[in-house]
Amino acid sequence: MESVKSRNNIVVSYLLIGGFTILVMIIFGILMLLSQGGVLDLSPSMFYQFLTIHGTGMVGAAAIASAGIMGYFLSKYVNLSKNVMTLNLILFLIGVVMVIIGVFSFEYAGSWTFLYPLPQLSANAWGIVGALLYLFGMLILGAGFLLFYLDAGRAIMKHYGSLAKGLGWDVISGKKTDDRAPSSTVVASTMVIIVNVTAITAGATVLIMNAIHVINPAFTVDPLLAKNLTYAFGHIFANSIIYMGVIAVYEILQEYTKRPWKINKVFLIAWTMSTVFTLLIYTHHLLMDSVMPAWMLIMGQALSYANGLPVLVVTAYGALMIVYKSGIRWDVGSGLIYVSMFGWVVGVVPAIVDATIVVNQVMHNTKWVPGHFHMYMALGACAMIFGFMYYIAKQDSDIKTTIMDRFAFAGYTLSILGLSGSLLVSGALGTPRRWASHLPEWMAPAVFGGIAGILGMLSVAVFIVHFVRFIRRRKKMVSGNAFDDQQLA
Ligand code: HEM
Ligand SMILES: [Cu+2]
Repeated sequence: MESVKSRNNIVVSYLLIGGFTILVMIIFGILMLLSQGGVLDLSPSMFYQFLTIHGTGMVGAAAIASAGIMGYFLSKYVNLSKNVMTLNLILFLIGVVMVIIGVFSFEYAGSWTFLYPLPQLSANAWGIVGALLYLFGMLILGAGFLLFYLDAGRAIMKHYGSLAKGLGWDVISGKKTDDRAPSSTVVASTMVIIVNVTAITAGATVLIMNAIHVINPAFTVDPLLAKNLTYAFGHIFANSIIYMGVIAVYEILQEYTKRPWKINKVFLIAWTMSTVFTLLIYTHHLLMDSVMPAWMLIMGQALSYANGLPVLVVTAYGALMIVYKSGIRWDVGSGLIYVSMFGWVVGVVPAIVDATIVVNQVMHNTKWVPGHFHMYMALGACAMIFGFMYYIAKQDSDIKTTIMDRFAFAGYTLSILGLSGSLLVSGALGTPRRWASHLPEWMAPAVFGGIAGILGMLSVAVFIVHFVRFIRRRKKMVSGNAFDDQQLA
């Protein structure tokens, strides 16, 4: 019992730090939009620092918070190391501080994608120190996540025999019956372990190459190889957030509807397909690189259509079925979880459009791209995170939600629809992404997005206030917790 409580303490810290960081990063997003819209006057170097910190901070914060979700539910089934979870959080904080100092004190502004040779080749916009603080900060942060996934992989292998069994391959092959399949949480976690261990390894390699190049520019790397490694990292790592977050969808809907989320072969095959596709399709970031082998780009395009779809379809269908006539009682937590499915589905459509080579050649560097990923990151992944925060608050305390929380729920949904919609409109107008200044005819959607962002910021502030109130009145006891019998190693 004591260990359940201390496990929950770590998870709460993951969510508090992740949620609070998201709130702060929204402010930078709003400032960027207001500046693009001509309302505010940021210097270009300031804009790019904001862009860098916003991209890095959002991906990092959503990743740590959703790792909290994965850690929380996965430890219902296997023994995760509490020390590793703590270590991951400490390395995260160290990495974040280094990144913040690199960006704001040493003006590193090469974007969260640190595309080689940009960290070195800044035309004196920043120096060696800023670049190295950023690169090593990312490396330390990545190391924390790597340890977390390796430990989770170890725990799954110990309990289920292998990662293949974690994905349910023995059920797919018919050696085991459906009812002995691993739970959805174990399947999703196994997928994320496989793709993210790969991603972080690629990322660490290219971060070190970049760092050496910054120290000694005579050391060079094939830029195409570097780009492949960079996107193998960035695409997969950012994508994995939603696959960790979706664990909250499975678990919370089961609990709220008091129905099991039945695992069958279709579900398992879908997750295996998305595992493979997620590893392969980062090549859609290279569709404009004509020197890439044609077969890789064609594969990148074809599989991008299919990437998340198998999991998305089984999950969206499952979510509809489990709720249908279940008499579920809606609250802010389950509402957010349901909205997250909507955000995910809606966000994927423009992404699929963009993954088409002919469209991509026109749209790829426009705001169409942030338009679609804000929909599934902010309304998909982040709504899963906020939904889980309401869920755990309800589980571990007697806190009640107020009318403010319901307003914030509606406000957040509208805000992200407005933000993503305005970015998509900008993209359709041909507005380039990552441009500090806009032509007058591009400004109106940016201002609209900025206003939508302010509504989002206020809503997230309400979510965080609720969570902090929960932490303060948390019950001393965790009795009545369904996971009492589960022990952490
Ligand atoms: C109300 C909330 C938000 C606002 C107002 C906002 C605003 C922005 C803006 C203005 C940009 C730059 C667009 C451009 O290229 O010109 C941007 C980029 C980005 N945002 Fe957000 N954002 C929000 C939420 C989020 C969330 C929740 C995530 C992820 C979890 C996220 C991740 C990113 C990423 C990865 C980039 C790309 C950075 C780059 O191009 O290097 N944002 N956002
Ligand atoms: Cu991608």
